Amino acid sequence: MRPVADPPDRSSDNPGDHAGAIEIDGRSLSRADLDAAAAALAERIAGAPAVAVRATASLETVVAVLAGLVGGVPVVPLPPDAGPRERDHILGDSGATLLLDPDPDPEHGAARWDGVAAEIVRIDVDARSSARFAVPPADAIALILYTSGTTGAPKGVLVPHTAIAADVDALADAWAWTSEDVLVHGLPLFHVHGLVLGVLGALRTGSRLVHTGRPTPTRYAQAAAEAGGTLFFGVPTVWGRIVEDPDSARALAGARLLVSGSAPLPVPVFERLAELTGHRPVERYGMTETLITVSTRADGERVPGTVGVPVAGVATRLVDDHGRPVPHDGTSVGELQVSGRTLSDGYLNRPDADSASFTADGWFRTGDVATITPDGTHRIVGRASTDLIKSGGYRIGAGEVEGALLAHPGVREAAVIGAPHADLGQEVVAYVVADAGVEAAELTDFVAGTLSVHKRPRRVVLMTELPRNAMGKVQKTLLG
Ligand code: MLC
Ligand code: AMP
Repeated sequence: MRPVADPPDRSSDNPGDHAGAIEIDGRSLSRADLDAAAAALAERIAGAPAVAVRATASLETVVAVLAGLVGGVPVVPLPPDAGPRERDHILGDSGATLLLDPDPDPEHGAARWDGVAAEIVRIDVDARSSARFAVPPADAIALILYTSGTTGAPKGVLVPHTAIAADVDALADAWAWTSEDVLVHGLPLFHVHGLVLGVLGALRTGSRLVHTGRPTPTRYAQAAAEAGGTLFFGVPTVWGRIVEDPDSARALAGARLLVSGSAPLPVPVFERLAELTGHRPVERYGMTETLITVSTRADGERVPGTVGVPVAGVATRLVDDHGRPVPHDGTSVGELQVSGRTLSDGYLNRPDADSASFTADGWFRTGDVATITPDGTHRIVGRASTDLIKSGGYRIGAGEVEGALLAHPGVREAAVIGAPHADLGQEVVAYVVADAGVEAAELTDFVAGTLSVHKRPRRVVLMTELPRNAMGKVQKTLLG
């Protein structure tokens, strides 16, 4: 197997060439310098069981992730604003002994790592080494990606080198993605969308990457005009904001392909985007546990509200509540299950979650509810559990936020839901019974400070009691 991050034809690599170069928020590295910086860091981390990376949207993060890949050390991306509760869980559970930080200097960084057992290592994008490393075995773990379930702390998903290579190759096929493309996005670098597709996809296809920093309409428009962006990635919130800014949207007319994913793209946003840019967006569907498994194709039909067909190497099926097959007739609804080369190796330290999520014959239960037409077109109609929230494309477990709220000394009870939201798809809303004097804003800040900022409740509703059924279980359907 060609190493995950290698471009299709390394022999044609030319440091003066733009192919494979990376620009993030105005700073850039050629592919040759990126490789040399990663090799230098790989020498430093060689032999570690796993390395955590404080994954800011920066060149440093790209160098650190590449160092782990070439050095054969599993990389654990840490949300850069992870508070102590989330951070300590990820570091402890993953067993990372080194923590690579773009900005560990005492003035800015020291307080951040109070009480952390891992050794802090600075990421130096100016270091260079020509060291070569043995290609890691194909089934070696490349990334451990932490993602929320309905309850408890996030689980570490074990993503092998093979799954990433298979997924990027399948998407390159579906989207006609080549080294001629200039990829543009401004997504975070600690999840599948921004990191696996948005960075490793660019490195493996050899396309140049322009990361915009924050994914604002103006910055996407600028990247189209000034950097010649051809391929644009966004979550639906990003596309929704772009169509609210028609001048920026029109600037994307010269692109080749606009791609949406991570959450459902509202049909009106699809249609407005087509109107303003002349491009019907490509929609694709995936999960941390499976990478991207279903997509519309560059050369195929793009129907609003549908996510296309399985990518190369992936199979899908629908089952009912008893595990029986549901027909692919375009109307029958069932739970979507997937199998194939892009699947992860399961959850770290969680055999219980593995057996709940994988069937005996090796298919992954997505928890998403879908229909499939006879010609294979998928429509995602919802999620089986309301306790997994998608807000701005981020997956947030209601149980994790409830746990964080209950750790506040003034909170007695908490129930968290995802309420429909025009901009974010869903917004996190917390219903809380608290001691007198506890204020809503204080609870938002408390969660933002202990977990990651994007998991904070955007609204906190203080109540005297939560609605419960005769068994004492909170009735979330009565909230909201
Ligand atoms: C606000 N802020 C606070 C705060 N309230 N900070 C501390 N305490 C509080 N109480 C700050 C934040 O730090 C941030 O500062 C700023 O306010 C705004 O943050 P935000 O609320 O997160 O921004 P928002 O505008 O809501 O972001 C929208 C968004 C974002 C679309 C840009 O949601 C996003 O990047 N989503 C992408 C998620 C994603 O990539 N998902 C893919 C998962 S993989 P500062 O300093 O940062 O400005 C997957 C697989 C697949 O799903 O299929 O792809
Ligand atoms: P994550 O693990 O963060 O990647 O989130 C995966 C979940 O995002 C899936 O289980 C779906 O619920 C949702 N998702 C991803 N892409 C799409 C899409 N194109 N349409 C609808 N839902 C999506």
